[in-house]
Amino acid sequence: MTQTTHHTPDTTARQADPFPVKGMDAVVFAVGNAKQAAHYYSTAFGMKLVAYSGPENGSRETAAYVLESGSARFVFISVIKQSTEWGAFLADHVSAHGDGVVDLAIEVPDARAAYAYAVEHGARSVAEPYELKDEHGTVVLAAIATYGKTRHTLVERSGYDGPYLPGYVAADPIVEPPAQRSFQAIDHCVGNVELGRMNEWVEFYNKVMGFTNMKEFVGDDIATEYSALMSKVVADGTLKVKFPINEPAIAKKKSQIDEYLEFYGGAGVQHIALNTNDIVQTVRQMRASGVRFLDTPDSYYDTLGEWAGETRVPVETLRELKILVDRDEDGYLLQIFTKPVQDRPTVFFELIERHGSMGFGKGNFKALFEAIEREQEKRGNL
Ligand code: TYF
Ligand code: FE
Repeated sequence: MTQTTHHTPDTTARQADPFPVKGMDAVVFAVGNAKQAAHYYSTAFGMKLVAYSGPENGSRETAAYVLESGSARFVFISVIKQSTEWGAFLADHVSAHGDGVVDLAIEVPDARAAYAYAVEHGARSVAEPYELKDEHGTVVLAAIATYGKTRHTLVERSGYDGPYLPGYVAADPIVEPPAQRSFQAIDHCVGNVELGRMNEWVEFYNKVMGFTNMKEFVGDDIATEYSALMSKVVADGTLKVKFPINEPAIAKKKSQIDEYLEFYGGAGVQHIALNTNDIVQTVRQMRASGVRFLDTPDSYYDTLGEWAGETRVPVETLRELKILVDRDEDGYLLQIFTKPVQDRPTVFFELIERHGSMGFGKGNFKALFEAIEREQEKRGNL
């Protein structure tokens, strides 16, 4: 069953937090052509290029573009001429998985302490703590492995005032960013893992980061009924970092998670949800720029008023733009999902406008999963 809960901040728990986090630092993508990706996320997602690293400033192996919208930061890296293990990793990653996420970097107040805690509690080390320095200050980084080939870099940037990290230079926007920013933060980052491994990864976050389970989840009964997936959500004590984990379920139809695992070539990041204060404006802007969203049938909107009640946005606008609504005891949320943003049916994005609700749209799971299945069908993967 899916459930929702009230999330009362617990000050004593926060003080005792064994793994304090400040929030998401960046989502790092390995892509085939970072120059063009930076263009797409600028023109279609309304993000702003702020930093760059490439041959012009001494990085001969890779080119990396750092884009921001509010506190949401995406980094796109591609290989120019492989020469180290890092370049080989990135090139192999693109070859094996297509464009995808290599790093869900988390900002922490103390990277050495976070790394030590994680490794003591069973995390596999990817990089021991190291410092990067330039004229803007020092950043301490360390990295641990998570599902698939994904990692969590732990970033301590206390006082650092450069545009991203030492090694990067400030860059001018590719195009004039939209007058109103499209989104302002990363709401959650979702991982797809192999059949039967969801609980293992949930326990990984429980142990390694002291994250706790949120009460919204998709269990057995819903999975076999219509979702073909199981899902649980882990989050830090302040709910700034939220990681849902999905696994395929054996159901009537081929699971969308199996489709992902098959085309990605294993476990990895499925979607990144972005907080917006004005989902109507953002969806209009993104649609006008060519971003494709999942469709929602008119029947969804015909009955919406009966259970969703009043929202900030008139039903007719929601219907026009195919925005979904969910309501629970804490409030409501508006959300919409893009189609996959690369040729493989793998990574996609969610836009979410929250009004009290801290859920993930459980009321929309049926409509959403039916929309995804219509896309699977078109691809011949159902
Ligand atoms: O993050 C979530 O849980 C929601 C719903 O394959 C969802 O966005 C869950 C699984 C999925 C697509 C969306
Ligand atoms: Fe989501």
